[in-house]
Amino acid sequence: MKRYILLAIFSVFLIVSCDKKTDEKSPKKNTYVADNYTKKEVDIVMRDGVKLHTTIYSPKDTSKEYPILMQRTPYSSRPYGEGKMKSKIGPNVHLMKEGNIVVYQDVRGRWMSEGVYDNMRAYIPNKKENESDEVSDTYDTIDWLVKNVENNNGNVGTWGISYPGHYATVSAIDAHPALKAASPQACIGDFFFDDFHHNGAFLLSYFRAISLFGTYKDTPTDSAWYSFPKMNSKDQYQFFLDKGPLSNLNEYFQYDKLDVNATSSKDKIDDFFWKEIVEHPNYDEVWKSKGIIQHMNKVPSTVATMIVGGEFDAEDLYGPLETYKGIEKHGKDNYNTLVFGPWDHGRWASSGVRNAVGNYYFGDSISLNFQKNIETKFFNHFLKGKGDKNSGLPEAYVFDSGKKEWKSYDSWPPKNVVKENWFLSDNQELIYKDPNTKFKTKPKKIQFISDVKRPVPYSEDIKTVFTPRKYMTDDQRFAARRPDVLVFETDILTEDFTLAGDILAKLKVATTGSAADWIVKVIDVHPSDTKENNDKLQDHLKMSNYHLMVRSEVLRGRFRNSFEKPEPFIPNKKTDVNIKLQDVFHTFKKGHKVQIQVQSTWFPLIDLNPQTYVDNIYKAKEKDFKTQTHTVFTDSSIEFTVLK
Ligand code: PG9
Repeated sequence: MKRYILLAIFSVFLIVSCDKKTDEKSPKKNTYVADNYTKKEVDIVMRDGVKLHTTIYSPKDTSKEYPILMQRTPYSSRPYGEGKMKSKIGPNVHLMKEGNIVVYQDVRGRWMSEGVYDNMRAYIPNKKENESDEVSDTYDTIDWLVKNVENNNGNVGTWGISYPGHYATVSAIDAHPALKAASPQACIGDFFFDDFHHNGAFLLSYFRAISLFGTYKDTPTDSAWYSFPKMNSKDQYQFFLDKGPLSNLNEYFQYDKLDVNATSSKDKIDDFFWKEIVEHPNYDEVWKSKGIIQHMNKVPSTVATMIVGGEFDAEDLYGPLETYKGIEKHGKDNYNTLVFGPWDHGRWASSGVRNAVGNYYFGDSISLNFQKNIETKFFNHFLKGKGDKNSGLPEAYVFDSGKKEWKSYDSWPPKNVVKENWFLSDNQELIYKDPNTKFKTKPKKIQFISDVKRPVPYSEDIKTVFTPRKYMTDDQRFAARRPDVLVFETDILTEDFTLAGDILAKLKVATTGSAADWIVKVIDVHPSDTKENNDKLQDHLKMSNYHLMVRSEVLRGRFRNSFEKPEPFIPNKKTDVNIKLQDVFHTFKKGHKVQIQVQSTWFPLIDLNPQTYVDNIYKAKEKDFKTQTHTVFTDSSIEFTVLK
């Protein structure tokens, strides 16, 4: 089991940093880095005296100067030690082979760096003398590098995927003058909307990742100081159903078992991240202060930014979209671009030829072409080239996941879009209604029983995951055929129907209880005689009538009016619940159908809502969990952003 966990962890890092899977078998160990680069490890002293461990790869060819490409990471800059080299360095193999100085740094409190870690450490706008945060750590690091690394050309670029992507965003805030380009990719924007929470619901499926980020350490180490909770099961659904209330997970994180007499700091502290999650169920100052999107006005126009996101990224979808939109909003003079492609988390860094997300195939060489023609061009233009706004790259390079083709736009969303409201009707239809439609008949009620003992699975797969990914394109027929999943679909489309932007579900609901989660999924129903094929489809599936999930989102109903101030439902009272679903770019082709699914559980992707109101669900008791009857009214609608 431990080997499995470590493999799962490595799959997160390897895709995130530099995917090693290749379609071609690489018979010999890749020695390109060792043959062409030297490596040096230094401890750079920050303004408050803390030393950050930094690994510098420099081209052996010292006949010219090079930019510095830097990644700051919580996932280790290993391998450590003289002569031990990474097999690949930099954002992609082209930039590695062209020659760049490539720097990796363990962020404060992680691995070989000093200090104590804080997840999404809050930015301090007006720092006192020697006060530090990740912005100042980045500034101090860049300052040291450009002054001390031989053969650098004075230009620095940052990049990273996921948490390293977050630190790339951070690098652009109050940026050092040498920073000319930043590419935050799948960048975490806010842990209340990325990764661990979605609109207030807890991602129970992230259970294993808690200890990766919450195990205390206060001294540098070159080996993992955390361990992963042992799940004595490969059936995640049953494991968590049997576990019951979230408070039964405390045992895995030493919560409430603070041993104040412990000698080692590690035993003294329970999992500080689990404590943070449990004790801050609402969007309070702890989470708000850590959100980085609010500071996008601090990205100067001296830094060119290319934000990269995966349309089917289960972990960080909010972050890249909001980072791009935040810089667009504030930085009228900024060079700020978006690449949004058919990828799951970090897959654009893959060296694999075949591009698919789970069961759904999108094409070949999509990631390879991005690396060669977009990412390499971006960094070379701003770090080695003219560095002006004429990069030759589009403002928005977005993949139509329905037509399976790239499009370039001069804005995102495109200018030629309109909002259309499609209503959920009682005979399972999804009907477009002109906004001026007046309801002639009284809205009807559609009811279902939300059984806390038999929640709707988020996936058909019997497995345990480190973080969930594949479900983002999974076939949703298994859900459509459950009585507690409401289904609404259009007739067979007589022409293409393209969505290009966000989606707003405007539900009118009621419940016999006083609390409920609401989940909405947007699904592309393929024709039964579809020509699409996929030789790697799971055995129990067929592309015929495939229900491709294009987008999905949950809202914990208590937060329907405010993420800061939760409210119970009044039993049986018709109530508005609006759920924003993140941007898509998808053509529902002629012959397909658009389907909407509405449900109230999504297990164990997210934790179970007790469906009776309690102040803090992380402290709910078994008795609080009650099966309820929920109602959706037919004046509920879905507002699509439609490309005209
Ligand atoms: N954002 C990704 C993640 C964060 C926390 C837990 C698991 C995954 C990432 O950094 O890969």
